[in-house]
Amino acid sequence: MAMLNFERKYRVRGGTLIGGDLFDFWVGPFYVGFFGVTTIFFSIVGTALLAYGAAIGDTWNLWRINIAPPDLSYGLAFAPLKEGGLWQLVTICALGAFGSWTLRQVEISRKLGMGYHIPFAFSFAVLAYASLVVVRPLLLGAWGHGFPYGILSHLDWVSNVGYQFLHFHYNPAHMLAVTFFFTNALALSLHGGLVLSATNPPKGETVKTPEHEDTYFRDIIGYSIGTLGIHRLGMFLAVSAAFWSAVCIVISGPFWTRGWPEWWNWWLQLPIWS
Ligand code: UQ2
Repeated sequence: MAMLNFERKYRVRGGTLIGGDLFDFWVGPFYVGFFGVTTIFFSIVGTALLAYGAAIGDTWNLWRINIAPPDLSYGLAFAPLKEGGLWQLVTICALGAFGSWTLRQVEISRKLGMGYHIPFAFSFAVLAYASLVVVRPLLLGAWGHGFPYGILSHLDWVSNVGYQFLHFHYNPAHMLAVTFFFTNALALSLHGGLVLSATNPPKGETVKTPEHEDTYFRDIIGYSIGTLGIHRLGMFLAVSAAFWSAVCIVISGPFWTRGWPEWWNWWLQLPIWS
């Protein structure tokens, strides 16, 4: 595909964080940069390690392939490759790739003179992953507390860890995270629906304006958050969902070891009842 005319206009030098002009070029539509190179490197190595783990494992059934973390007895040490060491290397590659991707977003933002909202938002997703495979295992003293890399095996892990706390839905941070995820889905469906409805008028009519969008919501609930506001709300809801997800799993074990329903006893123990 030919380069779009605005692409040429915005293909400016500079904004790099490292390496100066060395990797400051494009391949087809893609900006490369130092962090583009490191993203590709970590992604390929990590994927190859997963494929190797599958090859020495006992199934090629896509659902059942499993790259497990080391046994708890290894603590925070490096484990032999086939005893969870593979999982440790894959985790390093994953964090290397996610971190590189975030910094590539920063470089492109700088190049274009934009704010850092995109890498800021993305870093919350990276943080949520890191809280599962680094922060919580560190606090609990063993890499074996990380979750296994496999489609069914990671679901089993979530189920087992959930039941370890009797009823995970009583975890207050989990409640907040779930509420943010659902509210995010509501906000995005309202926004997507509104924009599509305004841009798809009946045949022969012109596309409707943001004033129509404001008016729609003022008519129906007496309030419009606005075209910029809906995106601020979306950012807040999405980032909060990832943040409270990270909190809810990090407090489970390191800061609360009993069943989550029991946590709510603080309410019954308030002095106002005696
Ligand atoms: C809006 C607006 C948009 C929108 C949406 C709304 C013109 C194109 C969806 C309506 C959103 C409101 C009232 C907030 C709802 C609150 C929660 C917590 C879901 O007003 O401005 O811009 O897309």
